[in-house]
Amino acid sequence: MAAVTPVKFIWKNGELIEWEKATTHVLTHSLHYGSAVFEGIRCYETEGGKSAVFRLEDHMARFLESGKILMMDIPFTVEELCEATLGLIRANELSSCYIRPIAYRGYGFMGVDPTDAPVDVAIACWYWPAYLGPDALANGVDVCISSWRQRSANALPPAAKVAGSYVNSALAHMEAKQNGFTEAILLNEDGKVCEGSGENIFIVRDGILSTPPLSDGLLEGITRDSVMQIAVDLDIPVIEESLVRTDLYLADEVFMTGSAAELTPIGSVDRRVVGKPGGITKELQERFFAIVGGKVPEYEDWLSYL
Ligand code: PPE
Repeated sequence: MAAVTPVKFIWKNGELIEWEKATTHVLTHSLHYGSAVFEGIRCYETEGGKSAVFRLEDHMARFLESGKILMMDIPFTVEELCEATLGLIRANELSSCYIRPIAYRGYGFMGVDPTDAPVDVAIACWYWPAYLGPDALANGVDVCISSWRQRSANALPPAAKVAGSYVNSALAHMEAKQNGFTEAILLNEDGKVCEGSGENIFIVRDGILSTPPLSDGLLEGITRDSVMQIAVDLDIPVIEESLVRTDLYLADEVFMTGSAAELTPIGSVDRRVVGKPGGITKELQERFFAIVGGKVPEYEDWLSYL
């Protein structure tokens, strides 16, 4: 949803290569069968002038877990991937950026069974502005409930951040956009609210923050987890509970979270206004940006400085 601005280097299988040379063969196995696993991470400029990657280790741990679900052995440790990421950002001389680690079944074997195909691992970074448009963080976005259902846990597990899952996300997102909305919210086959095409979702009602449980079929978002911890620290009651679409219509506030989307308020759901961004959303958003910007010492553990 944003044009990529090239930088100098990409990390691939343990070394830095030139951006232009980071190409793949058309018979790359994952290109045909959707089995790549990936992450999305942000690096922010911080108060002291140094930049820091937000929850880098947690993202790399989830990256390996996605590989585990797909029985794809990613031949690097969390520590090695974190080091590689920090080195890559330094080499590209970026102060704030988005980071995209990806592991995929490479070239050499075809057919659905991926087990003989080699596993290639790459990390790219580039500058990525506000995910849902320049005004989204301040003014909120209009969303709809998708006519597409969320991929189910026994078909294409939402717990794995796998490329093929994003066909489902893209169908929902394109439909929403064509109907004049910024983002789509997917329900599972039971009608329970799951998540946006690339974000988790929260509501606030009567001062209580709530978000669907993982068992309803959604990605265990690292921003979701961060917001839940921040809420506890701010004495905002937070619960995980199944939600149906009318819970969104009747909420006092609704917002979405994600590494790309950060903490984006929602202004309306299916054209029902859900309140101007403010209140608890604003409080959490301000705290979130203060934390990623290195202004809150209690959360230094979440930051990996360059
Ligand atoms: N659900 C989905 C389906 C999802 O893709 C994301 C992240 C989240 C929830 C939030 O997870 P986390 O980033 O850990 O808080 N989506 C990534 C990809 C977006 C894209 O368009 O590409 C992201 O935010 O980086």
